[in-house]
Amino acid sequence: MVQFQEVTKQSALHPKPAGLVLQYGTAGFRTNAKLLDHIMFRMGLLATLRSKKTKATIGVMVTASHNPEEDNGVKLVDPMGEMVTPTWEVYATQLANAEQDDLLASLKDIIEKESINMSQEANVFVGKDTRSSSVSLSKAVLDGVSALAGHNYGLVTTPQLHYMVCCQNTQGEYGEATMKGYYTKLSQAFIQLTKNASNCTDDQKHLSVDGANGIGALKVREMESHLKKELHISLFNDGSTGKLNHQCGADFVKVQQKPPTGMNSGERCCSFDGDADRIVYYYTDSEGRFHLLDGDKVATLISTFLKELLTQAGLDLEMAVVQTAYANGSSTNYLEDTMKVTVRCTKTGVKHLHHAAQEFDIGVYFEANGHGTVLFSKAAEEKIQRLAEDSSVANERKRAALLLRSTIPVINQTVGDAISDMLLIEAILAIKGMTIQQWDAIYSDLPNRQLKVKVADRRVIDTADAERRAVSPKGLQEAIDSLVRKYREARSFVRPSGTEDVVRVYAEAETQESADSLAHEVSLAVYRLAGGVGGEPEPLTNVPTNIHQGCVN
Ligand code: 16G
Ligand code: MG
Repeated sequence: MVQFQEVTKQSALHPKPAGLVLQYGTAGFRTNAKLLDHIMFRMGLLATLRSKKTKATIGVMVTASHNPEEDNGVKLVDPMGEMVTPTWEVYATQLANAEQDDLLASLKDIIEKESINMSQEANVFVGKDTRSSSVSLSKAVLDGVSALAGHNYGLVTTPQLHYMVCCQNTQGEYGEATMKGYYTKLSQAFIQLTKNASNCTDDQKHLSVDGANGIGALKVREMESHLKKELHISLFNDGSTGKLNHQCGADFVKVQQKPPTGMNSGERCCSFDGDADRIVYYYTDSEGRFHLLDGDKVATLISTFLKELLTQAGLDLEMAVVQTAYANGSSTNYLEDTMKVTVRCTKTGVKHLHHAAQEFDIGVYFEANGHGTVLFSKAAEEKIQRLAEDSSVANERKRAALLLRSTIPVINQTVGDAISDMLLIEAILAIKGMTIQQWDAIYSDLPNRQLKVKVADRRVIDTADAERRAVSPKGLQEAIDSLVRKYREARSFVRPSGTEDVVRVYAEAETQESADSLAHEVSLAVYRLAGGVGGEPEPLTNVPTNIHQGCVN
């Protein structure tokens, strides 16, 4: 077939280094940009096949998120704007690792397994972040996509690309598949929602945003005029001078527990990561102490707001908060015991939380690291809409229904979106007349520590119960259980990282000292029982409190 001749010709321009093996991991392929040209070309091919198979538009995003500037990566976006389905992650790995001469055979194997009609038209949306390598790598993707099938969005945040794909495949029902469509939808919804906070002062409308020197900064700038001064943004790390994710961005702030460079963090601040799908808030108090409000605090704020409105509106909708094992124990206790909200725990990785959240009328999901959003079922949206339109409904119920209705379009329901989350949080604080200090005081985080342990093969660790228990190697869970029993309010778990060649250890306890020593003892158990390499983990005497070593969560 002519198509296959073209693949052969083009693939020669994007050769695979022999022997290189890469895995489609938790968030796609991610490694040094120099190793990715053939991967990009092949993901262009695969996205075209996925588009033919689903008869829908598929997205390809070129980004390595919070990783250093030298890295890059790629992930595929399915028709409703969600992460690509797991069977196709397997195909992605298969196609990426086929040696040059086996590429066609590997492609044909996928076509056959999925019974793909090759004469079906394809449509692929391609987006990229601000990394310098993203220019040539996104071209390599487009080479893989047939010239007719592709639509190159150029610079976009990851969630913007997810949004475009969903708009396109719902024939505009979700919104208009353009940048203007995105800004208009979100900012009009924000303005509508904050009309209910009419006595909000200019001071309260002010927010400092750290753009991580990345795509989020560019896009916040673009959106500002649409917000009609209803939010006053001071933008830092806007990419004009600094390096992407270097000493700034959500990951830096969360891991280092300090403000990014170049920012006065006295007041309300937030940081995005390098592709703007993560957000964390923070402030420094009058005694100079830094306070981080992570994804757990965001989930609590949003779910409290929604729960109050549901009660006022008298709407019987089941709401749940979805977290991972990394969620601070205090947040889970607060949600379950005080707020009486259903809490679910899933494995780490946005796709797992997203799928769990889809099971409820309203699913609020957040990882502690700041990835997250809210999903409304079709039925829930319709019920809210009907109540908001019902003229027989009395005052308080009506107000709550209207607020719920205006909340929905502020949210990017395809995936966690720093810009959309920021607007939602700002609207909630304004409506509730709440300061960041009051938000922070809803509950106090339990002191915690994260460590990583190098082992010969991290796959020897197998987990169950949403990664909260280790089922192998033998004896490890028993060892963790007996260590945890030594401390008050303690909890600990271990899991193999999906993005780095390490085992991650998490511990929390009543005091920082206890959390530190529990984390260290559990690290030793991992080292001894799971084939640790290098020297034994050292106790944490020299690490300042609150620094979560090597944590990506
Ligand atoms: C990826 C995931 C993130 C997860 C992290 C865990 C997405 C978009 N990103 O960055 O959700 O928290 O991996 O990394 O799914 P780890 O497996 O190395 O701990
Ligand atoms: Mg990211």
